[in-house]
Amino acid sequence: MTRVLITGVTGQDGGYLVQQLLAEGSEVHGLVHYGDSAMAAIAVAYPDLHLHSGDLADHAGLARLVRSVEPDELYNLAGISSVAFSWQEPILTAELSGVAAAVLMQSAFELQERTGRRVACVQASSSEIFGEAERSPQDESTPIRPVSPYGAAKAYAHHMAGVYRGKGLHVTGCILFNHESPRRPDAFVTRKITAAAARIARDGGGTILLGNLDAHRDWGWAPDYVDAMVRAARHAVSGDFVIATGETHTVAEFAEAALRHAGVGDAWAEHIEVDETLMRPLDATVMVGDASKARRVLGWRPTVGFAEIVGRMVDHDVELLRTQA
Ligand code: GDR
Repeated sequence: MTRVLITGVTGQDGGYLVQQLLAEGSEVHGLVHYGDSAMAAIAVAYPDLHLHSGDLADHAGLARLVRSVEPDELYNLAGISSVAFSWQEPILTAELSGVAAAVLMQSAFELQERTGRRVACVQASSSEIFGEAERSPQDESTPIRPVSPYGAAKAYAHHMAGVYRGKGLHVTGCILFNHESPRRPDAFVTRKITAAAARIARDGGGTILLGNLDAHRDWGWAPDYVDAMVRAARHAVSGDFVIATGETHTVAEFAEAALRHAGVGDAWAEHIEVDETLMRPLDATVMVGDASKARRVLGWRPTVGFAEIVGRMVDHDVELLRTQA
């Protein structure tokens, strides 16, 4: 039986990954931050999941956890995931999204040395490492040039994945472009929009306050991205893989699609307002990924398109309002 350790199990991707791996019969262990209020819910949702409380800043604790679980596969999904928040807490972001990844890789390397068994690691890397990319679409050879504290922390972890790969650890850097689902918290623009669109449709009025409407993002379906990480962990050869749809849309286009799907019609633009305080000091203009390598090597491809993602998220939020009423 494959034994798996996942950090960040209470997040969007963590939940989908736990679901996929338990369904296939793996023994799944998850690290949860001390006091995380989502822990009780995940324990109920997945009774077979082995939960471990800890802190990414506790390096000795992380090393102990890896030593005691002895995973065959280690997925590092934990850390600060909000680019916007990383501007407020740049040092904490470096610690939790950067240094902790290196601690986990070092622990996995020591485990592999001690047991002689392969420990396959997946580092959830991010398109934010490319920052204001000099070319589009971005692929594995695009220069790493982050423009946010989050991107810089992820870039460090991404480089360390390459370093440990060089030392003989099977580490994959999955360079994940934006990936969404109804489980996205509303700190992210897609869920913020779909939750607001559902309210506007119900109330017959209201506005969505947004920052950069012209940012182009490559939005995919989160379970597809989780599946890519599993394929990468199990592939014979480790490396970097861009995981993306290859299609890019602006924030304004997402809002239009969501409001139209909710039934607001041609008046959609009246419900959007720009709030300058939501603008980031620096924000990548165009993100769009070329996942040809993942298609060729991992046999991976996205299964859900832009309109369908928007539709599923809006439908979920409309239903949520109905059941809460
Ligand atoms: P991102 O996702 O920063 O790309 O990181 P987010 O949804 O936060 O922002 C996407 C784009 O929308 C613009 N934007 C707003 N963003 C938010 N959150 N709120 C707003 O009101 C708003 N208005 C406009 C942003 O400026 C940005 O351009 C996500 C995270 O999941 C990361 O963890 C992951 O690594 C990357 O995607 C790939």
